[in-house]
Amino acid sequence: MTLSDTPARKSASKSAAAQNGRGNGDPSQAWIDSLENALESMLLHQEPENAGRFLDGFLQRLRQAGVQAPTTTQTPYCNTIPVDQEPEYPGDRDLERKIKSYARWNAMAMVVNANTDAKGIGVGGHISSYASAATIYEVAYNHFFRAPTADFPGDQIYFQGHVTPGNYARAFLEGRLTEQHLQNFRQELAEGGGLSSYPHPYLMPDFWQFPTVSMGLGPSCSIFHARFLRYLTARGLHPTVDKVRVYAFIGDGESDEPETLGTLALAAREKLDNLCWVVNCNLQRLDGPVRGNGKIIQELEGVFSGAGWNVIKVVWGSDWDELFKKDNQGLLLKRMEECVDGDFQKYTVSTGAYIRNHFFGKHPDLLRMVDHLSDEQLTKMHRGGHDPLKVYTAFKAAQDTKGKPTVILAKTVKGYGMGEAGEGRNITHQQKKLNEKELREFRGRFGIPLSDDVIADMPFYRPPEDAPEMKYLHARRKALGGYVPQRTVRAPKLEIPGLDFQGFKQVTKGSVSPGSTTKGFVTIIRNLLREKTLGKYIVPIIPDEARTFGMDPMFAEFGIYSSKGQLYEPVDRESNNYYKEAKDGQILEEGISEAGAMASFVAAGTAYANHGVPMIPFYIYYSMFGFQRVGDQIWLAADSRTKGFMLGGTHGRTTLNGEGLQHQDGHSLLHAGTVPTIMAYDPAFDFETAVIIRDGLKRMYQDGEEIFYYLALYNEDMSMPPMPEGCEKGILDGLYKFKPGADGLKHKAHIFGSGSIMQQALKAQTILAEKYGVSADVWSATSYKRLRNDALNAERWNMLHPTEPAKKPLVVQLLEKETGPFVSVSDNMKIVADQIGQWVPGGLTTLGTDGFGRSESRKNLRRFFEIDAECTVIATLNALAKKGAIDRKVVAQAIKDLGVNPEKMFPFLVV
Ligand SMILES: Cc1ncc(C[n+]2csc(CCOP(=O)(O)OP(=O)(O)O)c2C)c(N)n1
Ligand SMILES: [Mg+2]
Repeated sequence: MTLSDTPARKSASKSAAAQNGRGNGDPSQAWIDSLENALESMLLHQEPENAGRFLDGFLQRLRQAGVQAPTTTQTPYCNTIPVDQEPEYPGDRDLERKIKSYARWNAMAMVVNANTDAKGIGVGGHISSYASAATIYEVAYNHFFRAPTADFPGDQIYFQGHVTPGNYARAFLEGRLTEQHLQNFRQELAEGGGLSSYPHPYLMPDFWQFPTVSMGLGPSCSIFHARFLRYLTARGLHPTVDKVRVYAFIGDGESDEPETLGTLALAAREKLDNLCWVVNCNLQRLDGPVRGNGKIIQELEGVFSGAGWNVIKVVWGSDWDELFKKDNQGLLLKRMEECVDGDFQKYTVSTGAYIRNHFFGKHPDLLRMVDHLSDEQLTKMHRGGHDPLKVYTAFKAAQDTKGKPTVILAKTVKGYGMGEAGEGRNITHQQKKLNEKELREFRGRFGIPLSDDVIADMPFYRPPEDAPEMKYLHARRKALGGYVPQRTVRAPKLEIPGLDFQGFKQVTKGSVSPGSTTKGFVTIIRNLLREKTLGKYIVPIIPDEARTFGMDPMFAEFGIYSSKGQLYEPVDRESNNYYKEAKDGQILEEGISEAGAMASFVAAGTAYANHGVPMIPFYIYYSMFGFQRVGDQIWLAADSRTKGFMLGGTHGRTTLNGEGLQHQDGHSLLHAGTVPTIMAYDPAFDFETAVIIRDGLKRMYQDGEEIFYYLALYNEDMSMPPMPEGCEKGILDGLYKFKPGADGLKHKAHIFGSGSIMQQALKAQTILAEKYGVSADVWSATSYKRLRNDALNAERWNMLHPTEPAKKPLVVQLLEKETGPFVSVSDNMKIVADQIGQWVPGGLTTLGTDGFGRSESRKNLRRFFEIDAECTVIATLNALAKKGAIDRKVVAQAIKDLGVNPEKMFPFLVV
């Protein structure tokens, strides 16, 4: 059979011809006929590619002649792969149907169970999404998903977040989860352990790999992950990762998230044929239809085709094949094209008589076409996503596609099998309860061998191990390498060099010539990249800011990864620092895409588990476009147990001068405090950065801790002091005395400085000593988050062990013997330092940068926010006056002498 014989194709061509006015005495009829003849003959000679080329060339010539030739990114509303190109189904359909039915039942029972009134906990869950996707998943579980083995990392599968009941039900059938686990779905604190609501590697580290429930993030992560596999291969870091396929399962409603479709072009540009997305087009999201007045499948086809993806539509099940074959006039296809998704949803909940009347009844020939089908049969005509053969065909074609990523757009019914309890209903997404009658119907429809008298208890069902379907299930998984999902940490531990490593020493010895902490960091990373064992694992990631951070010399030395190499001669080829792109380049230069860079960070930072390679990402970016822009991805990174370093360059609301409100960051360290597995640091000197990075490398890659780091980096030049003796522990703990005040002065005080503002603290120390007889010790506060966590931990222990000797928070141990007052000053919002206020003896006076930034000079900004040396002096004197150590008049005089206007504007405008 040629392509032209395919029923849908024939219908399409006929309907197009009908629309073109063919056969109506049109004068251009002869031309049309001759073109049709040419096409027919190419198709007859089995040369469909020639037909495509012919048409392309034809359209091209029309355009050159100035004719507005159509650009088509959409095809008719039918299956992309014609019936005659469908492969034989390789599995046992009966056994697979049984397995799928049990999975359906157990998934449903799990959710209903968790929400029975008897349990009284109402913890939620979703039935209808998995119900719509069961066939798609089961086909993949039986035939496509390859598990990790000793020398292969396995396919990387991004399961749709809220179909977990289906995955758990499968794992239960496979014997990987117990009945107790299922009973404890969404009750993770229950005895015997429970199952997390959604895929969370943090909560189920042996099971889940990818958190996907924050919609849109899974899809974009999958693209960058697929590209990262290419990177690993190109750099020779993994022998089999080129065979890995990445699957991402996405909801059609989820496609509205900008992150879902935002990076499609990259996947096509990079020719990621290792990537396959499946959009479950059940036409509904949470509240109602995704595109009631349109067609989500057609819309998505246009978007994906336009972006260069291979699109496979799975719209209709096999029972429609026969009707399409009969559809000589293209009426059926025409009718399908004119119906909107709202209509199709309506047909799902309607009787056969209604479907006959409204859908087929539009044309007498269409009605005749279904004369032989009963009303009941009409209601059972399947959509493509519920037909194992159609689904298998699509997965297989995706697997065989070369040079492009594939998206499968599978049409399904939301709540499939739930009947009146929710099938196709607008309420279905949140349906968590089924009454006894509905349960019986569900059981009957899917043939679950449970009797009437037990049905109300909703038992889970697993056939005996020797049942043919169980043997089949295990055999299929064995053939595919084992069970999925599974997460295993396989990366070798790395030996991390000590601080005596020359690459660290270069900065710990200090420097007289001025430089910023950003520059210091660049020195460290270059030295690490050159280190013989560690270097190759480092992945520098930059979203188009390398020049801002002085990293451009790294381009030529380490190369920018490009799958194409460099096809042009770069304009700066003569320079030592030229823009070098290379197939084995080490730098991931992501362009202006913080979301993409973050996705790469996660792909690299989880490679220790997902691919057994201890990749070490260093992601440096414009600090303001981090936490507040891609905050949810950072949360995802934590959930994924990502390792690595995030470096917020251009940190500080006053240190980054001239830029203003959108750029000046005084709150990333506050955000960082909200992410449990982030170690957040605000180093003032290069030696501190070196100590933190060295310790981070050791903790993550030698000791195996699954944490990651955030470091604030500044761009203010200063001379860097050498590392003082014995400060290493203090740097890591979050606070240490950097420079004690002069002896023999009348008053005592302490100033905590962080980051660049340490320079102001040191200047204040001098003024206080010289003008006011105050000896102020200057401390470097490197991590308020760490100090706070330590204190909270101690306090909690004390609360629960009231009769035992109390633990002392570190900050108390450090400060209790000192004579206050204590003042902190930083380029962050005051609340960052206030985190430890309650444990500072006598309280903490905090100076910080609350409010919007301004474009101005550093000097003026620091006065504006009251964090300069003069304001620090005033705050210290004021704190001493409050203690009664000095007269308040001294403070008033100091305000005058230091030139601070007491009536100046309060930077935080809104009270
Ligand atoms: C970013 C984000 N916003 C909202 C939600 C809440 N939510 C969970 S499922 C859902 C509807 C999903 O619809 P669709 O993507 O079509 O998936 P389906 O369940 O139909 O397969 C919503 C709004 C979420 N998980 N993530
Ligand atoms: Mg949907």
